[in-house]
Amino acid sequence: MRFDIVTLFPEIFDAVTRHGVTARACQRGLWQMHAWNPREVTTDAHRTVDDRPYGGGPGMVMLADPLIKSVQRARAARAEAGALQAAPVILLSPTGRRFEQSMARDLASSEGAILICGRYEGVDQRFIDACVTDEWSLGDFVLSGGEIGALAIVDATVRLLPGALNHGQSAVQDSFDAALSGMLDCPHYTRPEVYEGQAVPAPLLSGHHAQIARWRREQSLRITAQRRPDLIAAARAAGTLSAQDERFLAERGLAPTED
Ligand code: 4GY
Repeated sequence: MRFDIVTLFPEIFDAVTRHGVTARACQRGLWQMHAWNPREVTTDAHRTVDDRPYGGGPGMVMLADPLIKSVQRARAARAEAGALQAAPVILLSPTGRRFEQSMARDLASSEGAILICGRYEGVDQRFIDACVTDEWSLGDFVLSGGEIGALAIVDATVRLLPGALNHGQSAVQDSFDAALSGMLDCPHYTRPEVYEGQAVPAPLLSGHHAQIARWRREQSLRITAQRRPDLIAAARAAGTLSAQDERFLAERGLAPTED
Protein backbone atom coordinates (compact mmCIF):
# COMPACT_ATOMS: atom_id res chain seq x y z
CA MET A 1 0.00 0.00 0.00
CA ARG A 2 1.28 3.38 -0.98
CA PHE A 3 0.05 6.94 -0.50
CA ASP A 4 1.35 9.76 -2.66
CA ILE A 5 0.57 13.17 -1.19
CA VAL A 6 0.57 16.38 -3.20
CA THR A 7 1.14 19.14 -0.63
CA LEU A 8 2.92 22.45 -0.09
CA PHE A 9 3.67 21.25 3.47
CA PRO A 10 5.19 17.71 3.37
CA GLU A 11 6.44 17.97 7.00
CA ILE A 12 2.84 17.78 8.25
CA PHE A 13 2.86 14.11 7.23
CA ASP A 14 5.60 13.31 9.76
CA ALA A 15 2.58 12.98 12.06
CA VAL A 16 1.77 9.57 10.55
CA THR A 17 5.24 8.39 9.50
CA ARG A 18 6.87 9.17 12.87
CA HIS A 19 4.22 8.42 15.50
CA GLY A 20 2.17 5.50 16.75
CA VAL A 21 0.47 2.63 14.94
CA THR A 22 0.95 4.14 11.48
CA ALA A 23 4.70 4.67 12.05
CA ARG A 24 5.16 1.05 13.19
CA ALA A 25 3.19 -0.21 10.18
CA CYS A 26 5.51 1.89 7.99
CA GLN A 27 8.62 0.36 9.65
CA ARG A 28 7.10 -3.09 9.08
CA GLY A 29 6.88 -2.32 5.37
CA LEU A 30 3.08 -2.50 5.29
CA TRP A 31 2.78 0.89 3.63
CA GLN A 32 4.85 3.78 2.32
CA MET A 33 4.30 7.44 1.74
CA HIS A 34 5.79 9.87 -0.77
CA ALA A 35 5.16 13.61 -0.75
CA TRP A 36 5.22 15.75 -3.88
CA ASN A 37 5.56 19.49 -3.40
CA PRO A 38 4.05 21.54 -6.26
CA ARG A 39 6.64 24.25 -5.49
CA GLU A 40 9.40 21.86 -6.66
CA VAL A 41 8.02 21.68 -10.22
CA THR A 42 7.71 25.44 -10.70
CA THR A 43 10.22 27.10 -13.04
CA ASP A 44 9.83 30.83 -12.32
CA ALA A 45 12.19 32.70 -10.01
CA HIS A 46 9.53 33.11 -7.31
CA ARG A 47 8.41 29.43 -7.42
CA THR A 48 4.81 30.58 -7.80
CA VAL A 49 2.06 28.08 -6.91
CA ASP A 50 -0.95 30.43 -6.70
CA ASP A 51 -2.50 33.48 -8.34
CA ARG A 52 -5.49 35.82 -8.01
CA PRO A 53 -8.94 34.48 -8.91
CA TYR A 54 -10.53 35.42 -12.24
CA GLY A 55 -13.72 37.35 -11.47
CA GLY A 56 -12.16 38.90 -8.41
CA GLY A 57 -12.73 38.23 -4.76
CA PRO A 58 -10.53 37.54 -1.76
CA GLY A 59 -7.67 35.10 -1.51
CA MET A 60 -5.66 33.12 -4.01
CA VAL A 61 -6.22 30.02 -6.16
CA MET A 62 -3.69 27.22 -6.68
CA LEU A 63 -2.32 27.09 -10.22
CA ALA A 64 -3.32 24.05 -12.30
CA ASP A 65 0.10 23.43 -13.85
CA PRO A 66 2.22 22.67 -10.73
CA LEU A 67 -0.57 20.39 -9.44
CA ILE A 68 -0.83 18.50 -12.75
CA LYS A 69 2.96 18.08 -12.91
CA SER A 70 3.00 16.84 -9.30
CA VAL A 71 0.35 14.20 -10.06
CA GLN A 72 2.38 13.14 -13.10
CA ARG A 73 5.48 12.74 -10.89
CA ALA A 74 3.46 10.66 -8.41
CA ARG A 75 2.01 8.46 -11.18
CA ALA A 76 5.44 7.89 -12.73
CA ALA A 77 6.97 6.96 -9.37
CA ARG A 78 4.16 4.50 -8.64
CA ALA A 79 4.55 2.85 -12.06
CA GLU A 80 8.32 2.68 -11.54
CA ALA A 81 7.70 0.96 -8.18
CA GLY A 82 5.57 -1.70 -9.89
CA ALA A 83 2.01 -0.49 -9.25
CA LEU A 84 -0.50 -2.57 -11.20
CA GLN A 85 -3.54 -0.30 -11.02
CA ALA A 86 -4.11 3.35 -11.86
CA ALA A 87 -4.35 5.05 -8.46
CA PRO A 88 -7.41 7.17 -7.68
CA VAL A 89 -6.58 10.88 -7.38
CA ILE A 90 -8.52 12.16 -4.37
CA LEU A 91 -9.00 15.87 -3.57
CA LEU A 92 -9.79 16.76 0.06
CA SER A 93 -12.47 19.41 -0.01
CA PRO A 94 -15.66 20.39 1.82
CA THR A 95 -17.51 19.88 -1.48
CA GLY A 96 -16.53 16.20 -1.52
CA ARG A 97 -18.31 13.02 -0.52
CA ARG A 98 -18.37 12.55 3.26
CA PHE A 99 -15.52 10.20 4.28
CA GLU A 100 -16.63 7.10 6.19
CA GLN A 101 -15.22 3.79 7.46
CA SER A 102 -16.31 1.78 4.40
CA MET A 103 -14.13 4.05 2.23
CA ALA A 104 -11.11 3.39 4.49
CA ARG A 105 -11.85 -0.34 4.25
CA ASP A 106 -11.98 -0.18 0.44
CA LEU A 107 -8.72 1.78 0.31
CA ALA A 108 -7.03 -0.67 2.71
CA SER A 109 -7.63 -3.50 0.24
CA SER A 110 -6.21 -1.50 -2.68
CA GLU A 111 -2.78 -0.31 -3.80
CA GLY A 112 -3.48 3.12 -2.24
CA ALA A 113 -4.17 6.56 -3.64
CA ILE A 114 -2.80 9.94 -4.67
CA LEU A 115 -4.15 12.54 -2.20
CA ILE A 116 -4.34 16.20 -3.23
CA CYS A 117 -4.09 18.83 -0.49
CA GLY A 118 -5.31 22.25 -1.60
CA ARG A 119 -4.51 25.52 0.17
CA TYR A 120 -5.71 29.14 -0.09
CA GLU A 121 -9.29 29.62 -1.43
CA GLY A 122 -9.16 26.56 -3.68
CA VAL A 123 -7.57 24.95 -6.73
CA ASP A 124 -8.06 25.81 -10.43
CA GLN A 125 -11.05 23.82 -11.71
CA ARG A 126 -9.09 22.75 -14.80
CA PHE A 127 -6.76 20.70 -12.58
CA ILE A 128 -9.79 19.01 -11.03
CA ASP A 129 -11.30 18.31 -14.46
CA ALA A 130 -8.03 16.93 -15.84
CA CYS A 131 -6.74 14.85 -12.91
CA VAL A 132 -9.07 14.36 -9.97
CA THR A 133 -11.11 11.13 -9.88
CA ASP A 134 -12.77 11.62 -6.44
CA GLU A 135 -13.48 14.45 -3.99
CA TRP A 136 -13.74 13.48 -0.32
CA SER A 137 -14.65 15.59 2.72
CA LEU A 138 -14.17 15.01 6.44
CA GLY A 139 -17.37 16.92 7.16
CA ASP A 140 -19.21 20.21 6.93
CA PHE A 141 -16.49 22.55 8.13
CA VAL A 142 -13.71 24.48 6.41
CA LEU A 143 -10.06 23.74 7.11
CA SER A 144 -7.19 25.94 5.96
CA GLY A 145 -5.89 23.13 3.75
CA GLY A 146 -6.48 19.52 2.70
CA GLU A 147 -3.61 18.11 4.78
CA ILE A 148 -5.65 17.27 7.87
CA GLY A 149 -8.17 15.44 5.69
CA ALA A 150 -5.37 13.50 3.99
CA LEU A 151 -3.88 12.59 7.39
CA ALA A 152 -7.26 11.31 8.52
CA ILE A 153 -7.61 9.13 5.42
CA VAL A 154 -4.07 7.73 5.74
CA ASP A 155 -4.52 7.01 9.46
CA ALA A 156 -7.97 5.42 9.14
CA THR A 157 -6.74 3.25 6.25
CA VAL A 158 -3.30 2.15 7.48
CA ARG A 159 -4.56 0.93 10.86
CA LEU A 160 -6.79 -1.54 8.95
CA LEU A 161 -3.86 -3.17 7.14
CA PRO A 162 -3.30 -6.76 8.30
CA GLY A 163 -0.49 -6.69 10.89
CA ALA A 164 -0.76 -2.95 11.64
CA LEU A 165 -2.28 -3.39 15.10
CA ASN A 166 -0.48 -5.42 17.77
CA HIS A 167 -3.69 -6.73 19.26
CA GLY A 168 -5.31 -8.32 16.23
CA GLN A 169 -8.84 -7.88 17.56
CA SER A 170 -8.79 -4.12 18.09
CA ALA A 171 -9.70 -3.01 14.56
CA VAL A 172 -12.81 -5.15 14.35
CA GLN A 173 -14.15 -3.90 17.69
CA ASP A 174 -14.15 -0.17 16.90
CA SER A 175 -17.15 2.03 16.41
CA PHE A 176 -18.63 1.46 12.94
CA ASP A 177 -17.02 -1.90 12.39
CA ALA A 178 -19.09 -4.83 11.19
CA ALA A 179 -18.48 -6.74 14.46
CA LEU A 180 -20.51 -4.10 16.28
CA SER A 181 -22.99 -3.94 13.40
CA GLY A 182 -22.77 -0.17 13.01
CA MET A 183 -23.18 0.74 16.71
CA LEU A 184 -21.00 3.27 18.57
CA ASP A 185 -18.32 1.87 20.86
CA CYS A 186 -19.06 1.10 24.53
CA PRO A 187 -17.25 2.83 27.46
CA HIS A 188 -13.85 1.47 28.53
CA TYR A 189 -12.26 1.22 31.99
CA THR A 190 -8.85 0.34 33.39
CA ARG A 191 -7.20 0.50 36.82
CA PRO A 192 -7.86 1.56 39.51
CA GLU A 193 -11.15 -0.20 40.29
CA VAL A 194 -12.38 2.96 42.09
CA TYR A 195 -11.21 6.41 40.93
CA GLU A 196 -12.33 9.49 42.88
CA GLY A 197 -15.32 7.55 44.15
CA GLN A 198 -16.33 6.27 40.69
CA ALA A 199 -16.32 2.47 40.49
CA VAL A 200 -15.87 0.35 37.38
CA PRO A 201 -19.27 -1.12 36.36
CA ALA A 202 -19.76 -4.49 38.12
CA PRO A 203 -20.33 -6.63 34.98
CA LEU A 204 -16.77 -5.82 33.78
CA LEU A 205 -15.39 -7.26 37.04
CA SER A 206 -17.59 -10.37 36.99
CA GLY A 207 -15.27 -12.52 34.91
CA HIS A 208 -18.30 -13.90 33.07
CA HIS A 209 -17.69 -13.49 29.35
CA ALA A 210 -21.37 -13.58 28.34
CA GLN A 211 -22.33 -11.02 31.00
CA ILE A 212 -19.49 -8.71 29.93
CA ALA A 213 -20.44 -9.03 26.24
CA ARG A 214 -24.09 -8.29 27.05
CA TRP A 215 -23.20 -5.23 29.15
CA ARG A 216 -21.01 -3.86 26.37
CA ARG A 217 -23.67 -4.47 23.75
CA GLU A 218 -26.29 -2.70 25.87
CA GLN A 219 -24.00 0.28 26.48
CA SER A 220 -23.38 0.49 22.72
CA LEU A 221 -27.11 0.35 22.04
CA ARG A 222 -27.87 3.00 24.69
CA ILE A 223 -25.18 5.45 23.54
CA THR A 224 -26.03 4.93 19.88
CA ALA A 225 -29.77 5.45 20.48
CA GLN A 226 -29.07 8.64 22.45
CA ARG A 227 -26.46 10.19 20.15
CA ARG A 228 -26.97 8.68 16.71
CA PRO A 229 -30.55 7.43 16.27
CA ASP A 230 -29.83 7.35 12.51
CA LEU A 231 -27.42 4.47 13.13
CA ILE A 232 -30.08 2.53 15.06
CA ALA A 233 -32.50 3.00 12.16
CA ALA A 234 -29.81 1.86 9.69
CA ALA A 235 -28.99 -1.24 11.79
CA ARG A 236 -32.68 -2.09 12.01
CA ALA A 237 -33.04 -1.73 8.24
CA ALA A 238 -29.96 -3.93 7.75
CA GLY A 239 -31.45 -6.56 10.08
CA THR A 240 -28.52 -6.47 12.51
CA LEU A 241 -30.54 -5.77 15.70
CA SER A 242 -31.47 -8.95 17.55
CA ALA A 243 -34.79 -9.49 19.35
CA GLN A 244 -32.82 -9.08 22.60
CA ASP A 245 -31.42 -5.73 21.35
CA GLU A 246 -34.94 -4.52 20.41
CA ARG A 247 -36.29 -5.57 23.83
CA PHE A 248 -33.51 -3.63 25.60
CA LEU A 249 -34.20 -0.49 23.55
CA ALA A 250 -37.98 -0.74 24.02
CA GLU A 251 -37.71 -1.34 27.80
CA ARG A 252 -35.52 1.78 28.18
CA GLY A 253 -37.69 3.91 25.91
CA LEU A 254 -34.69 4.20 23.55
CA ALA A 255 -36.35 3.00 20.35
CA PRO A 256 -35.96 6.08 18.08
CA THR A 257 -38.94 7.90 16.61
CA GLU A 258 -39.17 9.28 13.07
CA ASP A 259 -37.33 12.63 13.21
N1 4GY B 1 -13.76 19.75 5.15
N2 4GY B 1 -12.61 17.83 4.47
C1 4GY B 1 -11.59 19.69 4.00
C2 4GY B 1 -11.26 21.11 3.87
C3 4GY B 1 -9.79 22.82 2.94
C4 4GY B 1 -9.36 25.25 0.10
C5 4GY B 1 -9.23 22.96 -0.84
C6 4GY B 1 -12.72 19.14 4.59
O1 4GY B 1 -11.46 17.56 3.87
N3 4GY B 1 -10.82 18.67 3.57
O2 4GY B 1 -11.92 21.94 4.50
N4 4GY B 1 -10.23 21.44 3.08
C7 4GY B 1 -9.88 23.33 1.54
C8 4GY B 1 -9.32 24.71 1.51
C9 4GY B 1 -8.67 24.36 -0.87
C10 4GY B 1 -9.18 22.42 0.57
